[in-house]
Amino acid sequence: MTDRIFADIAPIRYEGPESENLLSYRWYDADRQVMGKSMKDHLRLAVCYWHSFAWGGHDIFGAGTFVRPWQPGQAVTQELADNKLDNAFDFFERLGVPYFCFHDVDAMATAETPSEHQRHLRAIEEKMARKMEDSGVGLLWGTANLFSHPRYAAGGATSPDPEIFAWAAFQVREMLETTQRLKGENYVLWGGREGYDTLLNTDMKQELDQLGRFLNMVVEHKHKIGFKGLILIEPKPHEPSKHQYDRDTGTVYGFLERYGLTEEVKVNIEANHATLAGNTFEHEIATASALGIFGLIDINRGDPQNGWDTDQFPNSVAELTLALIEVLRAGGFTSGGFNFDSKVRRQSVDAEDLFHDHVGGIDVLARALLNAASIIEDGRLDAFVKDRYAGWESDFGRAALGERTLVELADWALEQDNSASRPPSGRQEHLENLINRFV
Ligand code: XUL
Ligand code: CO
Repeated sequence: MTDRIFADIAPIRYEGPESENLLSYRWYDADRQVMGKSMKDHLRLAVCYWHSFAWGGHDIFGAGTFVRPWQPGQAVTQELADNKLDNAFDFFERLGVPYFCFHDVDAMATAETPSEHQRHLRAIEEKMARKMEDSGVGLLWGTANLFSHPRYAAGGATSPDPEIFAWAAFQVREMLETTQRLKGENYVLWGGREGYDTLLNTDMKQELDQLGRFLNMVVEHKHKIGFKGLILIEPKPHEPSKHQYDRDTGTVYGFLERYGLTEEVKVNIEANHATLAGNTFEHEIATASALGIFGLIDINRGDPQNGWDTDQFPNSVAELTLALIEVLRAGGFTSGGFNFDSKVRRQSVDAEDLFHDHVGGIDVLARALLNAASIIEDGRLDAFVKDRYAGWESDFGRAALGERTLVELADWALEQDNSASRPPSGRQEHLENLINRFV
């Protein structure tokens, strides 16, 4: 019999803003309509298996701190994998989220060889399928872990060793097919080791070509098996590698263009990865939207004083409101959603702590969605922007972007000989104050 650690925790319910119960939703009301869509359908919330169930609370200075019946952080037997699965679904159901995400190795028993890997993954997939059926919890995305095992120390797709490239192909083939059988809605590739530590030992052109070919093979296989979900890259500038080839959304777009993949691959934007790259979270969403590659979001924050990926739960409504404005401006998700790629601090050792973090993060997100929707519905912000660019709608503006040549525009400017041209006020402070009225 599985030891169920969440048995005493009541399902989390919406109780409204006045509720004093810290294990209730004050803002996340799944069926509430916001701009013609339910909150549930706007946010498409997912819990990540790895941080909440596979990580044992260890860090580079210390051992795991979480005492769980499935013994996270240790070699996984089938029995432990089953225990973890039972507890994970107890958690998803009590939290009331529609989705989860996982890497192959998060859920399966430890494997040493490809045949063992295939057997263990299929074994957990079968049990997971039954859990999903019984609970109604779906898979937002699947992914293969191509960074933890020592074989991937020099990368998976970008390894200098073609045999390791083949191992990576094996793991991705297996997990893409598992994701499809589980009716997963998307497939993500995060390339923590697809980069380098020093150029002294690295042939960058060779590695980029390998990565381009690998991704094309994944897309070819997706079409071959008829997987309908999106394929996504998750940009991150560094950590664990010193430099990662998918450093931010703009860089990924250039890579996709180079290897003919702009119509096939989108991005999974992680808030903390955006800030590590020196961008704001909302900058990354707006860039992806402008370039037509917006797909998914990992909604975890960093710490302003730490230069690494702390994977904390979001807790600033003001910050997230700006991000949610960009999500709504982008038209929202298709098959994407918000995945909590976040973990509790290693001193938060109780089972209950896993609820406090997710409940808080979900409520902050829900409130940010309500704020952003009010701002969009109010209309003043977007009207200001529209007006700012209104000149491009005039005959002159249209011709300038259309049939006019550089010489014609230059001659026109010379003929006007006008020194008074200035843009109107950008009104930044006025707009910031406007936003704050909704936060
Ligand atoms: C690492 C990270 C990963 C990906 C999935 O920083 O975000 O957990 O989301 O591999
Ligand atoms: Co992530």
